[in-house]
Amino acid sequence: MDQPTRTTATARVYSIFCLGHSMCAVAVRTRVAINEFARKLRAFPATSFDTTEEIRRFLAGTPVDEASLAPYLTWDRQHYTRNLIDRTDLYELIAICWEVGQFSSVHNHRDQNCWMAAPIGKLVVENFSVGFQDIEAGNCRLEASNRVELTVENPCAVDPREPVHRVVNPREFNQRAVSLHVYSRPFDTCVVYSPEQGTCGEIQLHYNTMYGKTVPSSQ
Ligand code: CSS
Ligand code: FE2
Repeated sequence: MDQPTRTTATARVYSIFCLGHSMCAVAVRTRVAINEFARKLRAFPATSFDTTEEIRRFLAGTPVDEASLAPYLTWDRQHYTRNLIDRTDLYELIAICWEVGQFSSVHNHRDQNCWMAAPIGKLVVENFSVGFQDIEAGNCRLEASNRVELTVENPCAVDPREPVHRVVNPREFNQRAVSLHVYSRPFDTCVVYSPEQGTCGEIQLHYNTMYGKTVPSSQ
């Protein structure tokens, strides 16, 4: 097997198990179109969204085909874009487009569960631990904890015990990235933090596009 990791648009070799001198088993995860991914996500019962592992495993086992995301990709030099793909009472499915060097604020997810993967490019999730927060008064004390690389093979779930994080597309990666986010339940506000200044406050979240169409107020 001279070239065991040959890649096509829809299939990618994830791991190679060598069983002996002449026997190698190759595990291939075929990428699925985003519509298929959304259809499968809709089939999960409500209880699957109450804990993190089942949906995280679904994301890991269902890598999304890049080309199928085309209707949901919009780019803005000033800010990452939020593009709604599907929404139910249980969850929203969003594609976020990150130009080189863009990053989110440090923020929480309103006590909701969140899963993310990066079918295009790669990103870094930086987690923070909250020493203290008084959202009403706008004060907090945060400390950086760990960093995780987010790729298509390595999706992550926000840890409900440590839900404050930011997502970064580091300049040195030198490539655009697209992440898929599943938020359960859907939320349209969150708390943003400034770890340096020890301040925090609630902000409203908006979609740039919904179901592939521009949201007029986002322009
Ligand atoms: N939570 C942010 C993206 S970083 S996880 C957002 O939805 O805008
Ligand atoms: Fe987030």
